[in-house]
Amino acid sequence: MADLNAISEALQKGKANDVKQMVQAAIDEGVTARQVLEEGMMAGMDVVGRKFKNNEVYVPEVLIAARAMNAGIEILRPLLISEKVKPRGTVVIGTVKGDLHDIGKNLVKMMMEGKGFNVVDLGTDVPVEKFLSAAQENEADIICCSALLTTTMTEMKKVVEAADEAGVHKQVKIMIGGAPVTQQYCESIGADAYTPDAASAAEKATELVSA
Ligand code: B1M
Repeated sequence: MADLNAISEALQKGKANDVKQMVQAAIDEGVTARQVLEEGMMAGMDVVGRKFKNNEVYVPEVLIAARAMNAGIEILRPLLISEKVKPRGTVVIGTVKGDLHDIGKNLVKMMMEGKGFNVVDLGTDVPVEKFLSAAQENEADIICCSALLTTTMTEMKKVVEAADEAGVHKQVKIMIGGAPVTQQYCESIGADAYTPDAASAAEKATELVSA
């Protein structure tokens, strides 16, 4: 009998090979890919996200858990596509122009994927126009901008202004974050949400698409 809780626990410990084997075994036993994803892997990543938020685990543990999640997802991906599991929504994410810091952005991406979002990663040093064109091409629900430098966080204001000017801000929410960013800054530029960490970013994104 497939033990989805064991998959969750192996993922939390970052045991990629165990996750792979248990995911395959569960599928072979007839458990659906959706159930393995939601009750096994996403449940495990939720625990990691909560612990990360509470400083009970740190970046290396999160990255190792992410690797284990990716290993499991590789097995499920073709099955999920054939089961037509609808993603929770689509997020376009990037680190703003002039900024090469991507560790936090990658964590946000991973937490969002853990919540079932389809995430389009634009990488680092992303110009304003690229955020907007990618959001339109992918019919994104949310644009996520990350910035780690006080000199680059101003790019976020330009993203909001460009979205307003192009008339797309009604359809696409804009979330911002990164070490120098604050709630006050978020309000001052008219972005839709600021969150201080990756786990709350994924929670907030879920709220925004459910609203
Ligand atoms: Co840079 N760097 N760096 N750096 N670097 C900082 C940010 C700095 C604070 C160091 C310092 O001086 N104390 C400082 C910025 C000062 C400022 O502007 N206030 C700084 C500087 C000055 C620079 C350079 C200018 C240095 C130079 O060349 N003279 C240069 C700039 C390059 C550029 O971007 N153009 C530079 C370069 C680099 C490296 C390339 C060496 C490397 C980046 C490697 C990489 O990312 N691949 C680097 C690093 C590693 C850092 C520090 C040490 C660590 C950043 C990090 O990854 N933290 C950093 C000092 C520090 O923070 N202690 C520093 C871990 C990561 C998990 O946290 O990214 O904050 P963070 O993400 C968090 C939250 O912010 C949030 O979630 C994550 C946690 O859950 N979050 C979001 C992030 N994005 C979000 C988006 C959201 C929501 C939440 O919604 C959309």
